Amino acid sequence: MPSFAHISDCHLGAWRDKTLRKLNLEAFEKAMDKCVEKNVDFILICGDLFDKNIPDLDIVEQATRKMRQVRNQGIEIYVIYGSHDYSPAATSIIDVLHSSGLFTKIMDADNATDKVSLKFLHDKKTGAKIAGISGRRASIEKYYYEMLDREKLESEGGFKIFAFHIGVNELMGGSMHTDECIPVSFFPRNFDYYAGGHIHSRTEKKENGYGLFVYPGTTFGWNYNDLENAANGEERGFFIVDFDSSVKNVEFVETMKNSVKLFEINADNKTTDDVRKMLDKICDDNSFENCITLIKIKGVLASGKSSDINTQPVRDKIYAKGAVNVFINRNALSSKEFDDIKIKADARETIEERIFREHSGMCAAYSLNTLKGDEGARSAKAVLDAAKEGKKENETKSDYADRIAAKIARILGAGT
Ligand SMILES: [Mn+2]
Repeated sequence: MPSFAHISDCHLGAWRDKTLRKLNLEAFEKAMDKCVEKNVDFILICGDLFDKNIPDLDIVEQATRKMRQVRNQGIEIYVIYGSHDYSPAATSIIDVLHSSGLFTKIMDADNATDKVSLKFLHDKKTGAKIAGISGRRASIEKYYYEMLDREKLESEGGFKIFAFHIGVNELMGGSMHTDECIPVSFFPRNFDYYAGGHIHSRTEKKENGYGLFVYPGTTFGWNYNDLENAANGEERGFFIVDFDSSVKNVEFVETMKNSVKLFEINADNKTTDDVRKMLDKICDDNSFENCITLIKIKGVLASGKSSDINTQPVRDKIYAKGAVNVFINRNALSSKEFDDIKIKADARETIEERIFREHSGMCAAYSLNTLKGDEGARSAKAVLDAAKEGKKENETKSDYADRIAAKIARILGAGT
């Protein structure tokens, strides 16, 4: 029976930490190996294959080599952009690899001025028909769905897959801002399988009048929250789908080789010395062999400040006990002596986003719409991310400055 693999959100190139970066790549490589082992007919990657539109070349090289092996086994790879590896004005590595013939990008439309009319891609080997809409920025992408010529897609016969990279209200259970999601009714009916990306948690749901909606979730994770969710039992992997004229079987395949352990320390009314002792106890009482170790320290210290807690000795000890990585998160830790920070959250991204949302009102008087409201908060976050981008090797200082300035201008819709 024919089968395909549905993968998403590999975020290759994510993580500044070298070990996590490598483990992330290894999870992807494991997914590719499993596809060969299970002899799937094709692979569908639903966005955020890479973490950026232009990732570091060492990651591109390693991922390319692995995908080449898969292709040499006669397995086709189809891809859509995700919100991370798409750029509105610059070429993406997805375009480069598509042009090289390594994989095939599923085309949608260049813009959504009138009606968006999608063409089916026919997989020659299995006869499956694939259409889809790439991930962009949620506010833009929504418009593509609103303009979508659904009737044409619905009347097509055969086994049909719809690939997408956006949150769907009915599947989210309120866990996301609704302005970043679309309702199920935006999708064309009569597809057998709706292959999703963007949501990092595994989710499957059958919707009335539609086939099965599936998010495989991330193959590893791209930030602390993803790892914490893995520690709390979320599986990391992808789906293999058996089909003939309809979906026959859906199997989840795990990709993460290390376990993730999470320890929480409540530092409310504790001294920095108490916290140090609690850290030591965690270290002494547990085994860490081959583990990604997360320690989350939160609460309000009775005295001292969070930076007084030297975590290096406990890190060293946990590594000595065989951990592959130790991640100590004190973003939600504050002190009575320094309690002027209003926002408490776990992940850096969440903190940044909330600060921008809180302050977006300050831009109400400006003429650029990209500065106002939620759109303004999103722009500010994108500008911050652009500003954090490093200088490439062999790039001159002035080329670097020009490149970042041009990128920021594009994000804000000001100039070229
Ligand atoms: Mn993603």
